[in-house]
Amino acid sequence: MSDKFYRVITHKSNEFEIFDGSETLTVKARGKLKRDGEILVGDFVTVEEKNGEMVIKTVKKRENSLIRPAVANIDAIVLVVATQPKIDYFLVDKMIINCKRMGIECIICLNKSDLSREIFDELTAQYKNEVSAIVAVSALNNEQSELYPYIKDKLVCFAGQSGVGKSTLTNSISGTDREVGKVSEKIGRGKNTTTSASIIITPSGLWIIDTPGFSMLDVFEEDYRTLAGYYDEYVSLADGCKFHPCTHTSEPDCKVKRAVESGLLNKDRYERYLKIFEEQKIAYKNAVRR
Ligand SMILES: Nc1nc2c(ncn2[C@@H]2O[C@H](COP(=O)(O)OP(=O)(O)OP(=O)(O)O)[C@@H](O)[C@H]2O)c(=O)[nH]1
Ligand SMILES: [Mg+2]
Ligand SMILES: [Zn+2]
Repeated sequence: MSDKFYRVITHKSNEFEIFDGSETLTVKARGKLKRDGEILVGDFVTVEEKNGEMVIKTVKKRENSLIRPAVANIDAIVLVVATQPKIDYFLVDKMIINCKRMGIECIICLNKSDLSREIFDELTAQYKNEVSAIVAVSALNNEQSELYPYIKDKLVCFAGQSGVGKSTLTNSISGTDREVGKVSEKIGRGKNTTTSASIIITPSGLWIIDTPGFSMLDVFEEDYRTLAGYYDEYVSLADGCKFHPCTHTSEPDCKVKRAVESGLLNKDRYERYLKIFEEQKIAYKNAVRR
């Protein structure tokens, strides 16, 4: 008989809530599985009885996973941004890179559009060719219909900086009442109100994940020379570069650099690319040395 699989819905330290389609159980992890990252929200797990309590026995091999937010086996990321707290474009770039590495669809969602839609054009200029969609919503006013076509029939994870309104938005979509924080007037940031990822199954059958905000994303330990492969616009021009492969950094006769100079490609995004490339190079060289 094959073991039955449960989906990890959420966890608090070593207590996991798991769901099999009708039933929810609270179980613990033991031994090696207790280590951070061994069991993620979104994982499929089997259970067994040990000393009179149900514990997680195995974790099914993942289709994909992210470190921040810490989730597994998701179909799409809705990357939530807002004008308040101020958008961090490096974070957006890195999130898109991480999604592409994992084969996860990415949607950019400008929330708080009741306050300002000013950055919508900027988001479009920078990311229109890199993500499935860029939509504007206002969770506060329950205006999020633009998002629905992209979150149907998927496990969708809401991610982004603290205070952008991920909980407000997932509450508004699901009719739940999870805790919402404030954006500090002093530091202009959210306060990490949400502390662990949770799958919410809405009355209409959507599967969405609210996650804790973050302000930093690490680069990954992968050869930095592959970085341009996660920029679709650069990939589409790379054939025209003199060198193959071309990292589009210091090589002569580079089509990408020419496209940046002529204004065909967004300059700010390219300048951040150069910085991420350097960061990636250092991380990679340190990893190789280890
Ligand atoms: N004006 C406006 N404010 C919003 C909107 N959505 C959320 N907010 C406010 O933004 C603040 C932060 O909202 P949260 O939902 O807690 O943000 P979060 O992204 O979940 O933050 P963390 O859990 O810390 O990561 C709250 O004061 C919300 O009321 C919106 O559409 N418009
Ligand atoms: Mg939250
Ligand atoms: Zn090039």
